[in-house]
Amino acid sequence: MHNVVFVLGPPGSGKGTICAKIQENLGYVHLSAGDLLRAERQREGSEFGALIEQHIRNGSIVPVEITCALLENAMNNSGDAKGFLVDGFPRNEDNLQGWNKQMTGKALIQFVLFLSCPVPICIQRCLNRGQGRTDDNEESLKKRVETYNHQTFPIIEHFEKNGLVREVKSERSVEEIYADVVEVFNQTAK
Ligand code: UP5
Ligand code: MG
Repeated sequence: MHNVVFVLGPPGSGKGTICAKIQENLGYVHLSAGDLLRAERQREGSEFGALIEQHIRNGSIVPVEITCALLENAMNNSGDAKGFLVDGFPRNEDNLQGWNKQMTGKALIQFVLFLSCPVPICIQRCLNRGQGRTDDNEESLKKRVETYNHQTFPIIEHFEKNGLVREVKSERSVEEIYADVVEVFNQTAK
């Protein structure tokens, strides 16, 4: 059984940055759904490259069968991890249902780490990132935020109703955020 912490929050809220620190210090393995999709997009012979790029640029969500297969493969190929940080997934109802269908009995959701941050700050962070992502432009960002508000936030609310959400405000320095994140892990990840 894989232990899983879902890490959610708006685009640019700092999911990848904080997950890297958790992986380094707490021994969880970081799996970014977005990074896995970008790698699949680049993989020679992938039949999904064009479809993935279209969704990323539009800030829309790739069909769950593709994303969930990449996540499950990565978990199965990671050896004996004490847990996985699944960063940026599940983002909509389709993702959640697909995960439940494919992973029930194989993965245990420990909790959901919700990095909350005002959208204008998030947008500015993405525009300043400078890593050449095809979705770090004003037009794509507008769509990413819309998708987050209409599709992803309701998923966070669903987990909240189940008592699984641990919210950490991420409009602060990485050090301040991480200090609270460590508290959350100490309290809830056994
Ligand atoms: N930064 C980070 N923390 C900071 C702080 N505390 N103070 C100041 N600056 C901070 O951070 C973003 C930028 O801000 C960086 O430059 C960082 O240095 C700085 P990062 O840690 O990268 O934030 P993150 O939340 O990971 O932002 P990201 O842009 O990766 O989030 P998204 O959720 O938008 O992107 P993701 O890669 O998850 O998804 C991209 C697309 O893939 C989606 O839009 C979708 O089309 C597709 N996708 C799916 O279809 N399905 C999935 O399951 C996942 C993705
Ligand atoms: Mg990220």
